[in-house]
Amino acid sequence: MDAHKNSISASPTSAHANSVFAHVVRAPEDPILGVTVAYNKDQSPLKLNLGVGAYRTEEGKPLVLNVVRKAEQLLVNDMSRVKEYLPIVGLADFNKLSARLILGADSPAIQENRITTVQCLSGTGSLRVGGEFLAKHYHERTIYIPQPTWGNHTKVFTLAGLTVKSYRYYDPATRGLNFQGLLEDLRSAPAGAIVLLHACAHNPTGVDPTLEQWEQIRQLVRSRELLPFFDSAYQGFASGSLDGDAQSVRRFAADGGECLIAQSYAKNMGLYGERVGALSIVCKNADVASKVESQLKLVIRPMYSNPPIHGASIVATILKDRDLFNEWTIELKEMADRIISMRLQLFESLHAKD
Ligand code: IK2
Repeated sequence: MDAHKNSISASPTSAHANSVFAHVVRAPEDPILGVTVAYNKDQSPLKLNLGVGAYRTEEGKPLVLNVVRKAEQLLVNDMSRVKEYLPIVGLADFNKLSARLILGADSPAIQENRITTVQCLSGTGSLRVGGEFLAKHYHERTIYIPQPTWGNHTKVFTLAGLTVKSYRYYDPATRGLNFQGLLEDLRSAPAGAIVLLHACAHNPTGVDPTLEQWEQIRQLVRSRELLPFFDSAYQGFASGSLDGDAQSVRRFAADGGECLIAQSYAKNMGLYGERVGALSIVCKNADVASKVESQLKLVIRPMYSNPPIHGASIVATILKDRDLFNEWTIELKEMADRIISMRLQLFESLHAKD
């Protein structure tokens, strides 16, 4: 007993000196989330966090939507609810309603049952699962991402096993879309290459193609047999309209071709930390879709087994109830309108200082 005690008390210094991890070098903070770390350390009363895109109220506080609080109350009061594991693909209602939200209730892809949707860990997890599926089962492993794009895209897709290249997107001279550059780069991409498209509210530029430009992009993508992978992290945030912000995706899903869609409820339902999202793969027919789903399960099971139940239950509760859904659209529009007006005020104040 004593010998054991001695060996424990004698060991800390030497054990520490000989750590098997002694060679590990300190990694830099994440360029986006690291800003929040620095922000939290900063004592200045004037500080503003311009890193991660999280909505703030007029008082600078995080917002939990009323409709989310209502849905949570309903869930808490429902004594029939249990905490069992979800299936690998997540909550069935959530998946069905998420596909309907992004594609529209009258989507031919949904009616023809040629879509598979799996619940994932928010937008990031949906991109990662989609990326790993493509690296395993798709013949062209190169993905083209816009230049610039959300900082995590390159890492997510590289670690998923894809080769990342970029296409021109933003033109600093016009502070708008470099549409010719975009078309040229996609035209010269190898046939079959995957193309990451921000469905709306392009991060970080805020510049989106017009509907006419989307149509040209769609025609080019289809004629070159490129595979579109939509990242929809801001549905409803760009224009205040859920349907309006889904137009880009709906065009592609309706033309009979295939595409992937990563959806996030972090911003539009304010469910950032609940990590709720969905990956949909629109396929040529129902048989392919069901085989694709069986392989998505093989990607997910060893990664995190199955997704968490709470956030998806909140979303499903809101999406399936007409009153709650309407309430959500009103709160969402209020957020979007406030963002638009804050940007305008910032622009005008900067202009006035010129
Ligand atoms: N895709 C884009 C274009 C995004 O902007 C985001 C969210 N970015 O902000 C949060 C962050 O930097 O981590 C995502 C995907 C992923 O969002 P989430 O995984 O939070 O749904």
